[in-house]
Amino acid sequence: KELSVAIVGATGAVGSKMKEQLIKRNFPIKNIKFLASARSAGKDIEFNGQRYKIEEATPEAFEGVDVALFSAGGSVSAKLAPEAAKRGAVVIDNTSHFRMHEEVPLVVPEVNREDLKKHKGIIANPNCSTIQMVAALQPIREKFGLTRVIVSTYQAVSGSGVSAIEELREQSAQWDAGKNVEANILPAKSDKKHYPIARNVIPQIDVFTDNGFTYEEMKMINETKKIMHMPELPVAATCVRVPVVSGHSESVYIEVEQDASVQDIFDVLRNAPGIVLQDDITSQDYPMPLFVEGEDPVYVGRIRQDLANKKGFHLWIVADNLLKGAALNSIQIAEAMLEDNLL
Ligand code: A2P
Ligand code: 11C
Repeated sequence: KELSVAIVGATGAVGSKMKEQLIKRNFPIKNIKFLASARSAGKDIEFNGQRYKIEEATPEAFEGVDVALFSAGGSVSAKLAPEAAKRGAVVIDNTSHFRMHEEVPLVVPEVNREDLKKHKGIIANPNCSTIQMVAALQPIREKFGLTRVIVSTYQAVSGSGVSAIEELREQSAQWDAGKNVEANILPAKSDKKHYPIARNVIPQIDVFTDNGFTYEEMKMINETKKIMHMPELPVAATCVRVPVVSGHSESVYIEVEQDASVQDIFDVLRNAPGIVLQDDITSQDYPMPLFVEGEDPVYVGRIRQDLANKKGFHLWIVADNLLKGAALNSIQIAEAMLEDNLL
């Protein structure tokens, strides 16, 4: 079966990776259209060696589309995802807009593929930092149970889009040239203050919520509970932006229910789908974002048993935020739906 596909936000950081993933994974495409803002409409875009014209994302653009991959920001999804669904397309939405809606499945196929069956036209792709964490924790939870998660993240600027990648490059050049360093985007474009990310670390991703946590932190907390079907799981998150282009890293502390050893956790992760265990301190082997850029799996290393709690474990989890964290997971959702006759 071949499908009519649309990418909304085709010129963006995630949209570009969606194009690459469709080709790399040989997704069965009957025809494809590339949608973006009116600013880009009429410009050329390349796909699989051919030139296409970018079209403006409008409700009518979704006529005849089977699957629409959205990554153009929450307000675009809010407006156009229901229009696409109304016209018969299955929407796979990479923004946060619909994720916590009760009737919208929030899916990492390795964790909760079954939830896809309940879809009503819109499926949400989780936040990048959530996806890589739950992908690594689910196999541990299946074997040993899970009673607590505390995570600190080290997130790349590409999570904030093409303009943040450019800003990191410009700021690095400004530093090197001894010029004033300008900051206009991070930590959150809509917030009052902006700080340089070059030669810095910013303990704020997205804006603050009323409880003192940022939205990014609350996304990790709420999405983890929803995807894992564990509404009572205690989860705490501190999300931090670092001057890395691509690849989110996470220091994760978990507590499990059953007795387990580091060797047991190694064994579980070695056989887990989509996970690469990279943990050999004798040869200083552990995951780093520089080396996972462009790679599909979620890498896990530095696994240690807590020194005060034998049911506590520390893990270091790294993945390409634009791939498993966004474009790849979206395409894997579409592939799972095809296999399960949901598309
Ligand atoms: P455009 O290039 O025309 O602005 P990123 O996350 O890397 O910043 O990319 C955002 C993506 O969302 C881009 O493809 C951008 O297209 C697209 N986009 C932004 N605003 C709109 C809009 N109002 N309608 C459709 N697409 C939009
Ligand atoms: C970041 N995680 O790294 C964010 C980007 O909810 O999809 C993704 C925001 C989202 O900035």
